[in-house]
Amino acid sequence: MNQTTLLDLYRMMTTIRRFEAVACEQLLARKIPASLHASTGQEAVATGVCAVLQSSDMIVSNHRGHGHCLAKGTEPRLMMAELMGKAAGTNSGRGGSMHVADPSLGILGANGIVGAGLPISVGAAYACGVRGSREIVACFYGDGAANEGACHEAMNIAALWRLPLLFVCENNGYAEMTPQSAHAPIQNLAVRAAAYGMPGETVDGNDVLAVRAVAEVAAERARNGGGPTLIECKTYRVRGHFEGDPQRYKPAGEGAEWKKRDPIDLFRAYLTGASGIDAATLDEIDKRVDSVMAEAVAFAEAAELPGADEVARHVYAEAGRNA
Ligand SMILES: Cc1ncc(C[n+]2csc(CCOP(=O)(O)OP(=O)(O)O)c2C)c(N)n1
Ligand SMILES: [Mg+2]
Repeated sequence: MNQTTLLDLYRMMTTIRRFEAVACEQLLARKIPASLHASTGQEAVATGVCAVLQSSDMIVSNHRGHGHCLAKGTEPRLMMAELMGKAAGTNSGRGGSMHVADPSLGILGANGIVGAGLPISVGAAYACGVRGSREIVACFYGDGAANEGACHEAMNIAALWRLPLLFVCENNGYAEMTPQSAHAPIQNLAVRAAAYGMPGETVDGNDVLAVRAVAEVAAERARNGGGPTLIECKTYRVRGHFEGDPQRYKPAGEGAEWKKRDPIDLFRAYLTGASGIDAATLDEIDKRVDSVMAEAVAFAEAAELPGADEVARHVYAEAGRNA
């Protein structure tokens, strides 16, 4: 893999980490009028999967979706404005953190309803076939969502119709406060793929190159009519379920163990070791990303709230538009 690609992966993981760190600060400062679910520690999943997607491919996200959207091309300043409820945001300030969408980038939407994205991804993948296009869809969902009925219905029909889909199960070990051991009787959720007759892979979700490699094979298969793949990325939710969650349910020492496997630290070590990239080059990227985030906050803070006269817009169809 060439250096530019490697550095792009590093830049994206750092962008996601810093975006969420800054968003958490803004939440504490009461600049963001809602709850936040950070994906800290899971950056390699969004980055590795979206790295193999084309711009016309689509993603469907969930309530922990900032990383997915950034990796598919959302500009940090537009998403920060959205989080602050500003008119300049990706969704005119109407969506907020859990409902970021930008169809022009193939981002069909984050979703606050656990498991609801899976059937949407099936519809989008079915539409690719109807249009006769070679686009594919990646659907990000959690280990908790994996137990929703909608997940099984979606996988069954996607496999039956050989739809161009990547089911990306971001297994971060928890569904809210419930550890995986208390919500699933198996360790590797990817084994469920066999029940639908599609390939299933469990991959180290903290290793961006491993995620990218598995996603690349699955994307190729999907694009060539081979149908969907279930990719389970084993990772860890470093922060609480939501910002402010005291996390008393996590065993002592668990976070420290995972800290040793931080996806950005691991990749940095790989880049400066095996790949012979200068630490100074990576520090420069870090600095640039920090300034992008500072600009994003300044942009979002200066942006206007939607006007009161706009309150009914996007709620009802506009007269004449659908006539
Ligand atoms: C249908 C539905 N049930 C319950 C909830 C409440 N809820 C929000 S997030 C969540 C846990 C989801 O866990 P997982 O799918 O593993 O995603 P993670 O939060 O770990 O990223 C639950 C139960 C919801 N939003 N929607
Ligand atoms: Mg989870």
